[in-house]
Amino acid sequence: MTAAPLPEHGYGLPHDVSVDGFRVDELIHFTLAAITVIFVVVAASLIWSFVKHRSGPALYSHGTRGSIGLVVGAVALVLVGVDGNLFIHTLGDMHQYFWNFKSAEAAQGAVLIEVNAHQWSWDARYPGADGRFGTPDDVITTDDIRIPVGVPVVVQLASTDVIHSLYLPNLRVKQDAVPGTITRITFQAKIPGEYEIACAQHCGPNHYKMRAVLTVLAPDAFRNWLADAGEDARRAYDPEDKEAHWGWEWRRFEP
Ligand SMILES: [Cu+2]
Repeated sequence: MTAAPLPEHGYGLPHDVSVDGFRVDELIHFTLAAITVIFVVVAASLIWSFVKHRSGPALYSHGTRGSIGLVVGAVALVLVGVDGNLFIHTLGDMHQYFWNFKSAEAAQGAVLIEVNAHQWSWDARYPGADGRFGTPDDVITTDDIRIPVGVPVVVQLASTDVIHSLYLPNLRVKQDAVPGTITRITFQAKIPGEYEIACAQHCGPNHYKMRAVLTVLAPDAFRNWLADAGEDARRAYDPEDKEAHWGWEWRRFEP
């Protein structure tokens, strides 16, 4: 098992190594800019009114036409200009990129992985040379997910006990693993390296142990690793070991 990736240095968001992560970062930065502007405006008007009305008693009223109009206008501006903007861009990004499983699965060389989350680790399953899940050449790993750079990866997620959440901070994606159903997630890495996998749902006392490693490999290195691991898997296959046969038939995406 590989060592855990080193923590990142400096400030700000984790280093983005994904093709579409910048879309998330843009929304975060826009939100940060908007709340900074709103904070400055609110703080300045508070200070202004403190200074202007520093002498004399406080007066309460239900507002004048002008002041009510100002408040309603400001609220509308924030709702439309900030929340509306975030809402529209989020919907578009989800539809076109983050939830576009159809084109991710259809892409040349796309890698499909099944992940079984349980207290306290992530079991990953690759279909092996035959391209089918649940067969003797399936490659199974624990807390060690390897993917190639430059192609879409689609993960189908299950949980056998409680709700977990597969979180890949460097790829700006996160998805719950929910008992009784299969969820999915897609992403594409653009920079090889070792990155952190975390569980983003507090799933019990040893939740912190669900820290694992995502290794992004060059395409050749990934192919070689998968071929070798497939050979080992075939040799180690035990038809009697029911616990090892948790794979399921891949659920093709139907919109
Ligand atoms: Cu967990």
